[in-house]
Amino acid sequence: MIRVAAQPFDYELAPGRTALVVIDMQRDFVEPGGFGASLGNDVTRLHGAVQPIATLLAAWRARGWPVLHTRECHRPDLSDCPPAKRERGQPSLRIGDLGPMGRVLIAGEPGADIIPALAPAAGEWVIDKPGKGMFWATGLHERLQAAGVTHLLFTGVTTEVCVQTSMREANDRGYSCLIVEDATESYFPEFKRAALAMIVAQGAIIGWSAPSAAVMSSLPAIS
Ligand code: C5J
Repeated sequence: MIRVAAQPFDYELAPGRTALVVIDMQRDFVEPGGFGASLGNDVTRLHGAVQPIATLLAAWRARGWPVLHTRECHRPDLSDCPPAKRERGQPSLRIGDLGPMGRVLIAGEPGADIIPALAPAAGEWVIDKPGKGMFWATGLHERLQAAGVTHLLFTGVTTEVCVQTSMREANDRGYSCLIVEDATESYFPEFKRAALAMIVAQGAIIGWSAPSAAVMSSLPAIS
């Protein structure tokens, strides 16, 4: 095991059995004109996570360790989008409406794509999820078990919505989880701070947190 300096105490990372999870780094959340912006958010607040994620992706790829990307999106007929989700709030564009990047949060549309800077490489998993959590209606747990993955490193957006929901789901399924502090972002800095604090409280009740520099400095040299 590899020891990573983390909160609330050191995290043990299992080489080759720890998947790097990149949650929803999609144009619809990160770029102007998408779902995030339609809800009134300043999308530039998410941009700080891009470089740390790219650094971690390069490290995982160099070692041949598993990488998993998620995309929050729905079928074109919206059959997997509960009306309660679509009708929520007063966005300028609802899920399925036509916006500058195609239909909002619809699989196959330009807005649902992962941003080019973090594009999945061949062989990496890309999971389309209709919910905030990555285990809901995706069959992911069975796939991770079959692949022997026991540990998950969480990155992506937004910290307190899809990242935290996925990490809580993972914790309940028995994975040892760490969230990478500078590789996740929120439209609301105070929510990010609160989410990180909740995760590590009570002796890592949901999991651990650490900066990407601590993860990177703990990794073994590439052989
Ligand atoms: C949201 C997400 N914020 N990926 N989705 O609706 O966090």
